[in-house]
Amino acid sequence: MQCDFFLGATSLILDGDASILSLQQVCINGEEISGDTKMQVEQDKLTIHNVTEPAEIRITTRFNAKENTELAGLYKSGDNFCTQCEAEGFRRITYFPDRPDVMSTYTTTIHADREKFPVMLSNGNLVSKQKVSSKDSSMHSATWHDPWPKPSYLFALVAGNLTATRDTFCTQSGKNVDLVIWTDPHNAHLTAHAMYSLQRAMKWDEDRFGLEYDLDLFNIVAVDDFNMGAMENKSLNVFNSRLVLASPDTATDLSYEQIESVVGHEYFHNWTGNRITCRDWFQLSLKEGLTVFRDQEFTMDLHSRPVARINDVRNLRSRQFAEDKSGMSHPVRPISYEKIDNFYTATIYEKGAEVIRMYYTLLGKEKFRKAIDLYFERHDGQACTTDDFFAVMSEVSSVPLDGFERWYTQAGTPVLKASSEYLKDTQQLRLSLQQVLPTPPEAHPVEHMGPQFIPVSTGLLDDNGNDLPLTSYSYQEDSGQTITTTVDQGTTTAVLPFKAFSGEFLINNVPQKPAAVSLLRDFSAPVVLHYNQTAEELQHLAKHDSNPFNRYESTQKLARLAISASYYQESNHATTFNEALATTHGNALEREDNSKTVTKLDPAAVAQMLSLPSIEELGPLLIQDITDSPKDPLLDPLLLNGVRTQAIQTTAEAIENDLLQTFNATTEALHQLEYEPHGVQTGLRSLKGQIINRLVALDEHKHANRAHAMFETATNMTERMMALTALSHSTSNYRTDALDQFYQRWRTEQLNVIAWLGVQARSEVVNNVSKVRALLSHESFDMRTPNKVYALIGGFSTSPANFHAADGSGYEFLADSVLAVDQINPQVSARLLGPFTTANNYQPLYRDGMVQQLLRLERASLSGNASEIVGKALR
Ligand code: B3K
Ligand code: ZN
Repeated sequence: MQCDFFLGATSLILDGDASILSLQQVCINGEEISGDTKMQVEQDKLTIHNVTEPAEIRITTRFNAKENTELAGLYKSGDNFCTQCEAEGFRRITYFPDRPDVMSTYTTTIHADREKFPVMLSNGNLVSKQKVSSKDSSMHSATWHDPWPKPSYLFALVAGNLTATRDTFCTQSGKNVDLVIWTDPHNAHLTAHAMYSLQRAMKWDEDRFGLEYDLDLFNIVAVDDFNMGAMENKSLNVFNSRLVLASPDTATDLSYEQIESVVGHEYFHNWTGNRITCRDWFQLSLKEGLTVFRDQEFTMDLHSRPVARINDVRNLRSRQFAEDKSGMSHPVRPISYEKIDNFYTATIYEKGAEVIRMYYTLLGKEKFRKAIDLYFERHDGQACTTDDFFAVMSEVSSVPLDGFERWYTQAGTPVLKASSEYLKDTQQLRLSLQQVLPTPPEAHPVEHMGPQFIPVSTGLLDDNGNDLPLTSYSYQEDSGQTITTTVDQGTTTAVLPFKAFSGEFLINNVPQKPAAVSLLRDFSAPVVLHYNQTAEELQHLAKHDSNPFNRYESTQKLARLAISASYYQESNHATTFNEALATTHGNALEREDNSKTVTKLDPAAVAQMLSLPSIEELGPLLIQDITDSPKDPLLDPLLLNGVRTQAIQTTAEAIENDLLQTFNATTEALHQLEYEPHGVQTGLRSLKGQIINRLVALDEHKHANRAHAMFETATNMTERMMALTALSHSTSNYRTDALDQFYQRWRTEQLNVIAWLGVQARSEVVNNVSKVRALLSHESFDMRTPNKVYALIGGFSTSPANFHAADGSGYEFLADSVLAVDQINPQVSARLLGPFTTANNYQPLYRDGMVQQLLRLERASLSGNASEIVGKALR
């Protein structure tokens, strides 16, 4: 390996992990050096003294890749070798300044056995490949050169017996790029969707951002053993095989969607991450937030924008909002960490993407593009900071962005309190806003908390459900001066720039009292909105809002109100909101008279409207101010889960016939169509899945047979898994039969086996912990394969009834599992610990149960990754 970097000091300090590396030799300008006066090897570094520039330093290390079960550095997946260097894996290969701001060009030569490793890949272009010249040698070698300077975390190497699927892409300037997807030979037939996704991503980045690929070759390698989803190594992306391989029998619609989005995400990193990288790991969101935003936009441009937005917000609320309420709460730009691998979080990724989306909302599409162009013009080839990005956005924005930078430094989800009043005399709507910010976490202190810039997209609806046209709004500044802003003619949504702790906007020329105010359209800021609305207003919005996101959101709010009211035993409110929710769900299922379509609205959107917020989503969003009576803020997860299930049942009962009718209509419509993982049929399937779940939850004796029939007649993995999921929560014999059938039929397909483990782990059947424990010794389970660990152990923790079992058995299971996994793979065990980090949000029974296990873990000698999370959970 040849790396060019600047030596700024006479003592050269190189990162290296002595727990895996054995240093063999160090040569400077061809001369071997040794002895304490020349160099020192410590646990995490190698110091070479008296290095004068320029110098050629040659370092030889040995390590056993086969025993590298951490899957960081160079390791074996099956019979193949591959690497994972982000964030600090390169130091497990050799001694090096392993930090993102040291950018070098790499030439890599790989020597290996010809038979076992016919394919040898690295970054950039293949310079030469040859047999080793001696007659009886079975070795060969390949040399690769990457002309683009890059940090070590983007280095990659792969060697093995892999089969190539090849295609090409012609760039906007007419250059032909070879595209290759490498898989185990028996999986080569499963790559078509990933290849098509890559081509679409390349085209989209040119169309939307003018960004063209900068080499003649782009490789993707699919491996079964991988800690996360995928990795954007320059021109040699390495992917978890579940995000590459797909056929209708092995992948659900959701997997197809994820493959497209992750292939896009890794490809988009070529510019946002690789060409412009991070100065240090505190800036991680510079590349991740921006690239998530880009992959979200990619999905939105290719498919339904509102459906994608709803999915993204659900994901944000269930993962990131929950993280903000946990011991792991941190700002988008953290100020400290123990293990950077623990900081690939929903806050860095998803909240980071929301921050980019707020720039986008405030600047508008054209100016945002102008600012991105400027970002590349100014910073291409550099290692940058989020401040650099902010500076570019501020320069182009016509709205002053003061206060916006606090989104990077202040942790936690702001609460936006809103109230409105119609002023008949002046024909104005007064909107009073207040933002409440959480106390900063101990690990990320803030000297002076200031208000964050919250863009509040607002619209007004009349009695018929039409948008009222908007003309201007006024705002009284702290100085007392009133500023009036005119909005573009014909606009029905105004983006109100709220930058203070409290303030009032007056929306002018409103001729009548609006029937409802539609706030935070498209979820224009990642905040929790507190705004009192009646069931009638919410129903009006759910039916008529021109903003599809807020139609969905109003239904969700009805559900949150219904669940909160039952949880806090406010039965009158519970009845009102449950009834309103059932009516809204019934309305969503309406079909056009004499029409062949199953529902009037997009079936995918209907499925989203019918779905109730998950427990993870509900936690931070429980509405405590239905009445003024004081409420215990500590959660009882079992009660909440029970109340949620009840809401599912009550509303399903009220519209059982509509559900059945739509279920049959979707079945009939799908029967006419050949499976494709896109278009209206995916919406039909998600609606069908939503309904079968509701029906089985309502009455398993009556409906489990329907789910079983759906399972048996399914012609694709999506419907098969939907039916299996619905059955997995029931105690009927249909459940065991379907699970057995599934395993017998699909035991040789790894992705199906993983799905099978996951569906059993997530089951809500009481005492499921013993079943899950038994699965740990099942022939299909392997503690060394992250996908299986996440499916079985991670899946179990998402079952509220079992994870939070009152006897503590769920917590004990998680702690036992963490102890076992931690010996093998600390990055994975640290991730499994996530559910314990919210311990302090729960009532004593649950919190103490978790703390008991956390203390047990604290006493064990855990890896650095796992102890950081345990420590933060206990804080
Ligand atoms: N950048 C990688 C994540 C690396 C995680 C290291 N623990 C994948 C991605 O975000 O695209
Ligand atoms: Zn990424």
